[in-house]
Amino acid sequence: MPEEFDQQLQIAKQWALAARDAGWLSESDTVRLAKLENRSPAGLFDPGFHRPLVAAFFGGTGVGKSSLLNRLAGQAIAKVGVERPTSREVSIYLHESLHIRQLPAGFPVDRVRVARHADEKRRQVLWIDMPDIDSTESSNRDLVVDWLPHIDVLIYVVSPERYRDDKGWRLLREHVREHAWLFVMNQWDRGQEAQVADFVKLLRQGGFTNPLVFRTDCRDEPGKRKPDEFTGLESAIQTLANGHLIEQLERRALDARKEELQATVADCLARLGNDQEINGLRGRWAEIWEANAGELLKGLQWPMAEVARAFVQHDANPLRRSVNLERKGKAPENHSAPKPSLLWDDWAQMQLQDALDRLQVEASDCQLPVTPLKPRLLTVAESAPKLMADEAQKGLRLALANPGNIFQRFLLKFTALCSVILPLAAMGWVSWQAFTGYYESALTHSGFLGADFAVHSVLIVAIAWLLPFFLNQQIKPSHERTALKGLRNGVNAGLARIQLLADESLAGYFSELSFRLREGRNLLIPPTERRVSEHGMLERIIPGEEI
Ligand SMILES: Nc1nc2c(ncn2[C@@H]2O[C@H](COP(=O)(O)OP(=O)(O)OP(=O)(O)O)[C@@H](O)[C@H]2O)c(=O)[nH]1
Ligand SMILES: [Mg+2]
Repeated sequence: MPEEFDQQLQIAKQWALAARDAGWLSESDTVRLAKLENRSPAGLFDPGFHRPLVAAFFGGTGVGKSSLLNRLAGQAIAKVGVERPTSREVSIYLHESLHIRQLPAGFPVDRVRVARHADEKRRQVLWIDMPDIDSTESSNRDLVVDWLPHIDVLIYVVSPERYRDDKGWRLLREHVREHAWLFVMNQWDRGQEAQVADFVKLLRQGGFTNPLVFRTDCRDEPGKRKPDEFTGLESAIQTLANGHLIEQLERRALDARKEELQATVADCLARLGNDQEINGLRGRWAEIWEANAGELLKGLQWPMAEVARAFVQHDANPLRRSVNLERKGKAPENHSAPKPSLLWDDWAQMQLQDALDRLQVEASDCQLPVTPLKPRLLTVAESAPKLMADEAQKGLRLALANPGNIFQRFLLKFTALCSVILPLAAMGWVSWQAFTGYYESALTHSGFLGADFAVHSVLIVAIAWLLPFFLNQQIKPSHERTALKGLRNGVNAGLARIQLLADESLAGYFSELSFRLREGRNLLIPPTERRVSEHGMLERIIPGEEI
């Protein structure tokens, strides 16, 4: 079971770190998961070893933790003193047959004292005296935090004067459900029942409905000690050391860790968003683009006319020139920034950028991660001028190669043909008339063709040529109009390509997001039924929900 949890924890951490590295989660989103422990009290001993219960004294400085351990051992194992804080190390008190397999990772060995005993009755408990958790010595606090996951029973020691201090209490409460808790009000010689009652009230607010609180007096001279509940404390620990209860405590701690893992993964998933939000953003993008494309088309009418005019004025290739050249006299501010063109000018680029920015804002409003979306949208913005220039160029070329529509092109060809055939036919007819007139006048010795004939013939030939020529000229579309039409087609195609690129970028973003969500959801395991304890004592030492 713990191995299975180790594995789950590793997979969850890898998932979260990969998502963080790719910008889907922030550093702070993964902190809670990164902090999750797979260490346990059993980890201190060899696997399968019939291990003792690990009980440790925690509390503020000077409350008497070391004195409690020394009283228990019947000898000065831990340093007791007036200097604050006194203990800067961890004192361990254990049976001589027990061996700690490994100390917490990176634990400074010079900060641990070990004292052994040969008392068989106490074989099943490993006692630890911790440094204080509220002093200015931050290394003391770190030491306590390092050891926390290895503790089964946390004995929280307070004094009558300082039981309301919540500095250390807050630190321990982060791990509240992973341990069993006993409470000691030491220095009972100075304490009063009202203080214990008040302390119990505080503990109730912390989720302990019926906490076990022991009053102890651990002054150096046993003869002067006030009657207290020290033996009650020791026997409570002995009861818990029974193998069956250790097992239950372990299971509880493991369940608490699992629940914490589920909660942290669920937190990360919430940061990534959900399917509803993804669909919402998809819909919003369609709306944004529709409005944006309409605006762009309207705004590009004038640049299109300008480009068409420049083209007709033999300004060889106004599209390329304007796309490829830097504006004279201005150093490029940013090499990756798209360069403005006569057609796709600064205004158009800004218009597109606005739409992409709006999409980002919508994504952030939908609680979707924006960082991985940014580079994708940047590519769209950077590619837009080139896409537009390519499509406009293509539209221009196609339109100029085939000016007008099919009907216009048929009429053009027809009138061009007529302007050749009709004058030829007219000239043939005139020649025939001249020939037959000449032949007949030679036979009849009458007068030759007159001036009227000559005038009419010239007129007929001129009209036969002029009429189709004139019509042809009238039908022929102007270069400027053709260029404008080509540009219009090109701009429409350019906008369609920009939209396609943006859609593809968004689809890529969504598909990666869905993949990460799927992976994260696979880490969520349905919660196991909370086990009902068979031992009434466990209900008193393990907290419920905080009030
Ligand atoms: N009056 C009274 N004094 C006590 C009692 N228990 C301990 N002391 C004294 O309180 C002082 C602090 O005791 P320690 O056991 O060193 O306290 P600690 O909690 O280990 O302190 P740090 O190691 O600094 O965290 C010592 O001078 C003890 O003699 C008690 O029950 N009553
Ligand atoms: Mg101490």
